[in-house]
Amino acid sequence: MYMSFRWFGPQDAVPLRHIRQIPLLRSVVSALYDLAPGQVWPLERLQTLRAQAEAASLAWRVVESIPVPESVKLGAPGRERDIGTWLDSLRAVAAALGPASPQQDGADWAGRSSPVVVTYNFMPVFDWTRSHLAQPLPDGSTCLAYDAAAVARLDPLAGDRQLPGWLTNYAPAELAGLLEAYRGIGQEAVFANLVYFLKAVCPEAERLGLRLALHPDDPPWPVFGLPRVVTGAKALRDLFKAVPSSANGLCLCSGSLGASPDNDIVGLIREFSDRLAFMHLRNVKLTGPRSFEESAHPSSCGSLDMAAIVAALVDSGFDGPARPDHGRMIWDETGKPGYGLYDRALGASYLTGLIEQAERQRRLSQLSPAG
Ligand code: DNO
Repeated sequence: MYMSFRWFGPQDAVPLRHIRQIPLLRSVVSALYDLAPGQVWPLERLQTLRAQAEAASLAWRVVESIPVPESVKLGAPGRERDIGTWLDSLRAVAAALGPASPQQDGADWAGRSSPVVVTYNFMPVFDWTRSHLAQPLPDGSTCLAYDAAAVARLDPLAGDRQLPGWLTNYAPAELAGLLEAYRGIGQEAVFANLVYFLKAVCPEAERLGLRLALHPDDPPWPVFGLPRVVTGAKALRDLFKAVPSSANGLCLCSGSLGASPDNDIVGLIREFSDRLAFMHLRNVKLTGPRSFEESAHPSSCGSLDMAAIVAALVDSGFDGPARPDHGRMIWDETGKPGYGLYDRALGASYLTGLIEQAERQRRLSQLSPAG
């Protein structure tokens, strides 16, 4: 496993040279964030972004994300065209980011020897959803939080909320139309559309030597009456059974799935170890039914046992990318909620410590299996 760090491109308030100074950080996770879902990614822009990362001595091996247009999730007219443009972007990514290079000796923290990963999600209309972007914590920091009662009072059509994860600013009438369309089709249809999408794109991803990484729904339950389908073990089991392609991988986000006490992250890692393409490693503190705060990364700050999660990944032989996920805002930093430098850097350092320890433990137990 190697640690990476999300970078939102040259517009990001966090510069590459700061990312490079985080111990062991040798790679970034990025995308062309200004392009709307359905637009084809130009090869030259990807090459430029890669060159910018490499000029700062950072590799770029993980795309997060190529957004999936709503027509595909709805199974609406325009779906074939939109799958076609998604595949065009996928081919541009393969051309710009290139095939894996030969296996290096020892740990490869730049991910040169693992396949290029392309993340995507299948959440209708909205990506990750929170009720609070700057919830004060007792130590004076702020964090992202989700409170079921507060979300129930939110009206997405009132236009009073634009989360950093929501890529598209819909006009009210367009948004109302989309919400209506999803309410009309329900959960099974969205799941069937996901299977349809994967059957269409996996053969090409395989041919290109890429791994797709499906990000689970965040949070893993319906929001604003919209169906959400990637919520736990059963959905994942059904999905991998329906589309067994080796390119059909998972971006296991501990904080997204871990927001529901029904999901056992260590169990998911063990069960889906051959599907893990990318890990989002963050803690979450459950504060009530369907309510949580995004705590600092260490285990004792939240509800997840991060040491057990990392140990399970190392034990299962996971050798792909992982990244710290949302951080709190600390030390008076301002910026994109969840994506400041400081707390994510603390998270990365904590996680690399857990990896070091888990790898040592594994080597020792391999030397003396009985002990
Ligand atoms: C939140 C992220 C998500 C993720 C997408 C993947 O910070 O984890 O926005 O990038 O859902 O497609």
